Amino acid sequence: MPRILAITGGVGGAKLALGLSKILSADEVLFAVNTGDDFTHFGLHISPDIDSLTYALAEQNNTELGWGRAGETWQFIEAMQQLGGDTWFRLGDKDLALHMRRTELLQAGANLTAATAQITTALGIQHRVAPMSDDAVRTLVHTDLGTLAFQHYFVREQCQPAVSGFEFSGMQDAQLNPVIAEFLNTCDGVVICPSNPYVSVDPLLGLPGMRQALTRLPLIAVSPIVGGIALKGPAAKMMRELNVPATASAVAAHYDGLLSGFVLDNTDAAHADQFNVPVLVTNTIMDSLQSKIALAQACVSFLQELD
Ligand code: FO1
Repeated sequence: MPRILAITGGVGGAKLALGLSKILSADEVLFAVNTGDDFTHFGLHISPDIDSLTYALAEQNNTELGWGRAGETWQFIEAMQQLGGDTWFRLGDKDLALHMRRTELLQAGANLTAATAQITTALGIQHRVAPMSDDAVRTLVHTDLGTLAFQHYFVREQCQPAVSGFEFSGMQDAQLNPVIAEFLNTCDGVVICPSNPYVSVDPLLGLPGMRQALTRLPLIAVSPIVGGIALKGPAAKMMRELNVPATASAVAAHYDGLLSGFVLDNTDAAHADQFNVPVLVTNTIMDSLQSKIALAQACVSFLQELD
């Protein structure tokens, strides 16, 4: 099997990541995850996309909520409410332990990569989850309410404000995770999982040296837009607010220059001739483990054909 770098953000990308983890060994795939959503809350370092991927790979993700951990209890946040503390960002009791453990490891001198490795290993995950950088890069969202930190936009304001642009603070001083840089030197291809292009994938693409490394490799992206809607999250709304058509071909155009191929859902098969790269038309709706594995297999085969 080829060695693949999988670039992913939160929930949508994490579904394909689970599928890839079922067909590729820990040596054959590296998950490069967005950390632009990270923030400090109650003094804890919270990495939502790392958390979503971790719980997905551990098959302990909370499918009702679409984030956090399965089988969660909420004693902490209810007690926090009683004490008049912030409750807009809901931390479950078991999830809280993960943020506390990560914060403890970071405060003891571990970098985010090492802290993440300890946590994923403790949860029985064989595969490697690499934060895009061990340096702080934070996504800021320019909106009609002003510039918002990502979680304020996404959770506190529930993605309601109209966006006009994004900014990744710390990007110019951040280093691409050396684990990712090293893997890129020896891997056979790259899959951009179906995550939000603007706030989940662009932070990785913006890291110094990342685009240059990617242009040397076969790279495919799976459209996060199906039939003009985003299966999860605000991508289509953002596109409309940015005066970009909420279409799969607009996503492909966003990745222009990097793509060797593009993966479209069957719903959009009629548009397959609009692309200037080879297109794979398949089912990208991942509503079961089998569909996650099937899409992963289709992506790996597609990459191998393009090589
Ligand atoms: N998303 C919400 O919509 N509401 C929440 O209260 C919330 C809490 C939360 C706690 C931990 C965590 O890792 C993620 C959490 N998320 C919540 C999801 C998170 O905001 C998103 O997954 C990403 O930031 C966007 O991909």
